[in-house]
Order: sequence, then structure tokens, then C-alpha cells
Amino acid sequence: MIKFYYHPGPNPMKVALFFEETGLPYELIPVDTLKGEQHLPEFRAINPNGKTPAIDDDGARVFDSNAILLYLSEKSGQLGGTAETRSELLSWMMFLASGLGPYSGQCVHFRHAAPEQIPYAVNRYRREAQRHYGVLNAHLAERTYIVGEEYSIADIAAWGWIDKANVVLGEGELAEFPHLESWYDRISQRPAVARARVIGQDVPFQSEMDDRAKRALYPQNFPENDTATGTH
Ligand SMILES: N[C@@H](CCC(=O)N[C@@H](CS)C(=O)NCC(=O)O)C(=O)O
Repeated sequence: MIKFYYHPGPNPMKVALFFEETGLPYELIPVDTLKGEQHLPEFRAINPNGKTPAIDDDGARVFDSNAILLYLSEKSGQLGGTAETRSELLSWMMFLASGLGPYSGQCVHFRHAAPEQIPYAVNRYRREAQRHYGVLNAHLAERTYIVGEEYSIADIAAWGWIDKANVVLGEGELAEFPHLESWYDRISQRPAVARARVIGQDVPFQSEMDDRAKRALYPQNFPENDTATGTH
């Protein structure tokens, strides 16, 4: 059975939603990133980048959420669009992996986690996140889904981050992108979303941002420990 390495967060949630949409069996393997478990050698063997999500499919490892979605859609023959929509699907998957995700993540970091407020960084990442929201909003003006006429892994990949709009941009700001908001509401009503949201609820993941958690998540703030080689 596929092992699914999970910690609650926007990128793992995409994979959780895929599993719940398709019914593909999986075994949940919690990785408590606040405890630093992403840095353990046994997890680095599954994801050398030391982040969740990752999967192990009978010895084949796949890391990075959009790579996992592409892999699983190919494996299962589900939610991967059609030959005609392949060019669009790949384009949007890469746009989401290299644009919406990283800019949203950095926006959250500089707005909520950075030890000092740096207005230039906040403005840069917030504006870029907003710009990506704008691209999706314009694209969805007359569409139900991101690619073709069908729900696909592109919707799942975007949903993981748009679900965090209140934290990325601010409370209620998704309303400034009405087509994207309608799309988000439509996807969120799917029964699989409710199931994905409760995955791992019985796992006692650490929630306190104590010193160990800060060192695990933001090693650059602890230069004595940060080798920048992934081995700290
Ligand atoms: N590009 C990666 C990013 C993964 C990522 O940033 N995961 C976060 C959770 S949403 C994580 O594991 N953070 C722990 C850390 O940075 O140490 C993906 O799309 O899977």
C-alpha cells in the first residue's frame, strides 16, 4: 500500500484530497515537522528536501506535492485530464508549483513568522501572491474548473493554497477575486474535502512553536546549527 508522509499543511492537504477523491488506498505516516522529524535520515531517504508531503509506492519514492499529484493521477488513471488538455494541465501544475505555492508560503512567513517585520519583503510577497490570485481569477471568469471541463489535479493543487487565503493575504481578501472565490466554494463543497480535512486528526501533532520547533522550521535563525546542507 502507498505510504503517505503527512503533516497538516497546504501541500500535504493537496495529496490528502487526491486520496480522498479517488479512494486510492494509503497508509498515513505522520511526520511531525515541529518536532523536526523531517530532518531524520529515514525521512530524508524518502524526501531529500526534508518537507512534507512525500509518498513511498512500494519502493518508488515521490516528493513535492505536484509531482505526487501527477504520479498518482497517472497511476490511477484519474483526475489527470485528457490528451487534449495535457498541455494546459502541465502548464497550470507548474504555475501552481513554482508560483502560487512558493509566493503564498513566503508571504505567510514574512507576515506571520519572521522574527522581524520587513515591509519590503511583506509587500513583495503579498503583491506576488495577489498577482497569482489575479491570474487564476481571470482564468476562472468563465470556467468551472482550471483545466478543460473537468475537475482535475490542477484544481486540487490550487485548492491546497487558496484554502489558506485568510492567512496568506488576510481575512476576507479572497472576496476581491470573485471568480476564484466561487471556484473555491465549489471545490470546498465536495465531500472529499470534508474527509481530507479530518485526516490525521487523531495524531497528536505538536502545535506549540517552542524552541525545538523554531530550530526545525527556521534553521537560518540559528546559525550555530544551520549548515544549509540539510544535515543540521
Ligand atoms: N515544494 C514542496 C513544499 C513542501 C513544504 O513546504 N511543506 C511544508 C508543509 S506545507 C513542510 O514540510 N514544512 C516543514 C519545513 O519546512 O521544515 C511541495 O510542494 O511539496
